[in-house]
Amino acid sequence: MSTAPVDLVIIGAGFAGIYTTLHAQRRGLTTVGIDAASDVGGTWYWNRYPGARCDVESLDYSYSFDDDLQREWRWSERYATQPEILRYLEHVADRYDVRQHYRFGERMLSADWSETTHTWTVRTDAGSVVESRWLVMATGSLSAPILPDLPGRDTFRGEVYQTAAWPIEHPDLRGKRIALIGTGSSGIQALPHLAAAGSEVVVYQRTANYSVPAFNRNIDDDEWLAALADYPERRRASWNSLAGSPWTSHPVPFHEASPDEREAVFEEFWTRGGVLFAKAFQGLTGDAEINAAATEFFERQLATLVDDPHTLADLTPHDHPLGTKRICTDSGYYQTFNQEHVHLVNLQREPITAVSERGITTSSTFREHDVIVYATGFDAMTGALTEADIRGRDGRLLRDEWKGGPTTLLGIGIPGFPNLLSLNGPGSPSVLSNMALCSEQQGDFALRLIDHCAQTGFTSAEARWDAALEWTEHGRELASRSFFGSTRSWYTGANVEGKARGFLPYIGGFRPYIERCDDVAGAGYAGFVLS
Ligand code: N01
Repeated sequence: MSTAPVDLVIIGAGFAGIYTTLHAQRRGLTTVGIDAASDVGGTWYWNRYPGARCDVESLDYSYSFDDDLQREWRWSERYATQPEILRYLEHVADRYDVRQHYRFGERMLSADWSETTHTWTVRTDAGSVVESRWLVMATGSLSAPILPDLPGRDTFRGEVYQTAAWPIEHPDLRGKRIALIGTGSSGIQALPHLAAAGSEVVVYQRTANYSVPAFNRNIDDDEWLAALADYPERRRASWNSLAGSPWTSHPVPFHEASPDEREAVFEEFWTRGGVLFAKAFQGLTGDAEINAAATEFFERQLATLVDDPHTLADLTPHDHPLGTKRICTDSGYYQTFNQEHVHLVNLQREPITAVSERGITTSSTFREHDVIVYATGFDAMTGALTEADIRGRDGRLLRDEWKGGPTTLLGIGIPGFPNLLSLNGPGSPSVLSNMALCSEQQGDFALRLIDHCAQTGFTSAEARWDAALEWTEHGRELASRSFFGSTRSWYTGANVEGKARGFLPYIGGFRPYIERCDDVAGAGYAGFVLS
């Protein structure tokens, strides 16, 4: 154990961890970073599956804090691939000499709060023990992958891959009979690439999802120069927006627009690509009539992409209003089903009954596979925080405290867990906003709180129960006003067996959230007990 406590332990070396580490250094704070991966990258380290891309445009999905960095990193495509985003984060780590503060290849096992010393003792699976004044959990919102509990899952003798833990050395899938389980964003992005390699691909779909083509393109020099000139305005708009990107809904409300105008707006937002389609009209995810119109437009587009009527019917979503699960952003997903060697199995009609040595059996038949790819999602928002043994005041375990759902103040402070600051945690806009900008905002809030305590002579800050309950209830109430709150999705915890239901991210918007954080800070961290 080190003799003197460090100022901060930062768990995670993704967007939020890198940002917080480098800004802590600039303030002269001592930090120890810990990440289970062998290098920086977070999400973009682990999710190396073929076809992985971000569904936020690269001009927006990048740090804004340093204009020189922004100008020198030349994005090549409108939606960056995983390798390009990982290279970007490696570049940032090099540029600001961040790696020296990290211990890579170590996973945090436990963290214990001492009421006597007002410090956390953090232990890792490599035997490290670090004592720290503050524990910053920059562990990501989608970083605890889950595998389905299928009978016989581990008896399969072929190759098994998980999109969220894809091997660094890409496996050679050429000529192989591939099973893909899961049709969320990861499976949808991977499919065209799996189909290009495999001799046969069977997609096991439990629920059809809405996916909108990315309309990705290279950024040519003219576009890049124009983007550089426009960057200050683009960032200003993003910081003032509801979702951390510069795009806004059509200015004329749906109910005041003519049928022709509605059609033109849907057309325009469709060609903007991906998740932006759900922004076409304000209220699209909370007003049944707008949602029905968007769904009707979507279904017309889908019908032009898929040849076989049975496959088209199975690919048409029915279980949730459009946009209330994150819309997938694809490059040729639906068209892949027009290839003869690609087959769709609708698990609603034909559920999987067993996985065995050579393949998968459903209620109808057995199919032989050489490879199974699981794209089955994450224990989102809370999983990375509850998988370690984090013990706060009176030895209380976070995992137990959150059995009935997380209670946080602003997603950052957790009652009973002093000096633990969770970045992009449940109750923050995080996944409903641009994670790059949200990570900057979260890191700044955490470091300013730490500064404030140092300047005022306090050694601990803890979210008050009443303030955290009020914040959590406020988030729940906002979610209940839209269809988001009632949809079965990872936003609501419904994708994990036995997980408490509740809307996990903050849906009140990025700018309003920032204003709330600023108000709390401006009032001397109202809602936190400083001692
Ligand atoms: O995970 P998911 P994901 N048998 O939870 C299915 C971000 N992301 O990794 O819907 C069969 O969305 C499950 O079925 P169902 C993005 O925010 C972004 O794809 O529960 N199937 C579902 O189809 C995204 O929303 C990008 O019925 C089973 C799938 O597995 C989030 O990450 C790219 C099953 C899981 O889908 C998560 O996406 C990738 C079972 N037992 C990810 N269990 C981009 O930026 C689960 N499934 C573009």
